[in-house]
Amino acid sequence: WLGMAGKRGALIVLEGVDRAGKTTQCSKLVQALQQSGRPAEMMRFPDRTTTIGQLIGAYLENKSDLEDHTVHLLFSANRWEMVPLMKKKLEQGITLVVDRYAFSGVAFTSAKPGFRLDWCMQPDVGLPKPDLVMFLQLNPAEAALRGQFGQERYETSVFQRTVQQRFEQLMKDQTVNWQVHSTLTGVGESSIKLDLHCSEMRLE
Ligand code: 2DT
Ligand code: MG
Repeated sequence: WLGMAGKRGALIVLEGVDRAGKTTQCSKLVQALQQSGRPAEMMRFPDRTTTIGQLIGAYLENKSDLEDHTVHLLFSANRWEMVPLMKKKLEQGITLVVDRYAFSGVAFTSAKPGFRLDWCMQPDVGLPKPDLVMFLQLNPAEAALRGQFGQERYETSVFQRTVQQRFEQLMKDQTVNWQVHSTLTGVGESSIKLDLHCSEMRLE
């Protein structure tokens, strides 16, 4: 998916349940990359700034209700609308550190009753495939220290436990370059020696 002229940037994704500290680790990683002389930028999904993202934002803040399949497709559309920009940046040699991606999409929707993994994965088939997916593992003791959930949809312990199980299923996919990190140690300067080949998300 890239016209390889120079050296492209890497697509690095951070995933995990809520409160795992993904956002903090993303900024640390971007800083570390920049300090080592690699251009890097952070992105996040959902990107609540676009028209589609605003619909998602209102849903997450419980200001609107959306049918479950509909919101799943909006989350996916919110990734697809950013693909041209992502490809452009990667081609320019910028490494993208992304806070959540299609894996959150699948893990969260498939945690709802009546959703199969393969149905959930289908809309994201063809997205740029990450070179690395770091999963931030939040251990229960740490979770307790981090206190109560906020007010957003999905922020309940019961739901998050199911989400964690779905992530564990997704991590069995050997075609994805998963790395598990503990929230206690963070991702560090993380051995980011990556083989960059341009491929797309597919169904297993
Ligand atoms: P943040 O708290 O990181 O803003 O996420 N989610 C996210 C989905 O259900 N599907 C998706 O495709 C994505 C990217 C996870 C807000 C919530 O949105 C959920 C938490
Ligand atoms: Mg959140």
